[in-house]
Amino acid sequence: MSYIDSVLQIVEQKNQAQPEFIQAVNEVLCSLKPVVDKHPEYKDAKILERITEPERQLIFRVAWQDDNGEYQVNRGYRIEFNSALGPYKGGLRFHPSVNLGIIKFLGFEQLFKNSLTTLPIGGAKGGCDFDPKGKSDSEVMRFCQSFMTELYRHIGADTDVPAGDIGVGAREIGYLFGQYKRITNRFESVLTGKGLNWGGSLVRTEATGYGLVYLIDEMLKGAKKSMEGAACVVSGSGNVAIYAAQKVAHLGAKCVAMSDSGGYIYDSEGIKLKTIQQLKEVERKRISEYVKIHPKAKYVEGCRGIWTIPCKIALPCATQNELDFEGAKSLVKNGVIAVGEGANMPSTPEAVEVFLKAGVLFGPGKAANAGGVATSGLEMQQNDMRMSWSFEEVDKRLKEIMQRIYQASSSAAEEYGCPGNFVVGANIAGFVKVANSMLDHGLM
Ligand code: NDP
Ligand code: 2IT
Repeated sequence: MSYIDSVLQIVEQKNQAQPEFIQAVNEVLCSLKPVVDKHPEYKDAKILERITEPERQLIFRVAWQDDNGEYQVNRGYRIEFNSALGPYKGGLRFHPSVNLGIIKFLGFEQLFKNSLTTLPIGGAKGGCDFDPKGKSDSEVMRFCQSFMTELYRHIGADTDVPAGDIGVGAREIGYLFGQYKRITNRFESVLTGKGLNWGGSLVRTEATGYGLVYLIDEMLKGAKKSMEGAACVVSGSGNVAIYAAQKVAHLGAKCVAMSDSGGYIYDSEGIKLKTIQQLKEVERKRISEYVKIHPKAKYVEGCRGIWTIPCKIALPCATQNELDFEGAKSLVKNGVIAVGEGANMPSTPEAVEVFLKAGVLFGPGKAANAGGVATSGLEMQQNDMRMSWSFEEVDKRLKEIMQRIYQASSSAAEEYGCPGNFVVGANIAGFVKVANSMLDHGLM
């Protein structure tokens, strides 16, 4: 049995109830064959066995009181996956579906993504099975305070720096930061995505969506194609989706469909983003409300049907495994030319295969959505210097980072015999730096 297959077998045995984690490990390890063949030192040092085992896994009770005075209990997580490149770094997800396997898959992805940014950050992820939907601001605040009352022991500006993800935006980061500061008496760069008045960075809100579109734009240019005039479908309508749709419009394309977990909207004239922002960022309402304001648009129940809408560019920006074999088939049939993963692992392995076989330009999540954490890294740099850069300065740095990710992934794919395959390229480019740093640090 090959080295990679034997490690995959161990990972499967040890993590049986964690399908998303096994899927993410499979996806990375399957790209690494030419690398471990060329570098026997990785096998000798058991790098793959070590890199698939988190350095530290924290699971804790989060008890809080709702507005009716009733006690509630949730389960919190922080998986400090790997610190070879820097302090642990990665977001927090608050969603009822959160479990250990999902947080581990996200932490594992984060490690290679963070490596691709070229910034000094390790990989981590955390979260809770708490559902912020329908909760009052005071409930969210009490929950965040309870969550941080445990988490604060494990994090710090040079130890582990969480940020947002699904269900964790500016409001939650504010309450989490407030509680950290109160308990520790330290005002430090312990979270990113902070408010602009208290240490946040310009462009962090826009960064994941903008970065995604910068990367896809590079890929299109590399293939002598352009975004100009292209119809674009963006799933989700949260932080990543909204700013991906905004940047797509800046570059002359038109977003015609968006979704939430309830369904999707189609607006052939182009989605009015101001309405989406009002509904989602301000009022926290469902996307179905859009058609009440723009009656020419159409709302369809169920979010998966969004991939049947003809488009040149598809940007899945909601959640893992939202784009399956059927969705990929219908995108290809309708002439999609580029797919960029704004979400983490939104395409199933079968969908990825469909895209690669059809010669669609495919930007995998760990490269395509790295702009968010990269700008978090820039926020940390600004905090360390106790200064803040202008919007233009941060945006320029973000764009340069995305261009470097494109080049690094593209060259690695070429060097290892898979030109144009950004899945293999991003996995290899991300992996090699982490693996070499682990070798440097000795056995741990
Ligand atoms: P938000 O909470 O802002 O938005 C999430 C969006 O996805 C909402 O429209 C939500 O719909 C939808 N969604 C969530 N879960 C599901 C589900 N199970 N089925 C269908 N739709 C769902 O999160 P973000 O925009 O921050 O994150 C979106 C994706 O991007 C995630 O995969 C995240 O890991 C990834 N990502 C985020 C980064 C960031 O900086 N925020 C950076 C890199 C990646 P509804 O409101 O109905 O639940
Ligand atoms: O998945 C991700 O990269 C994020 N949710 C952002 C992490 C961060 O630390 O900014």
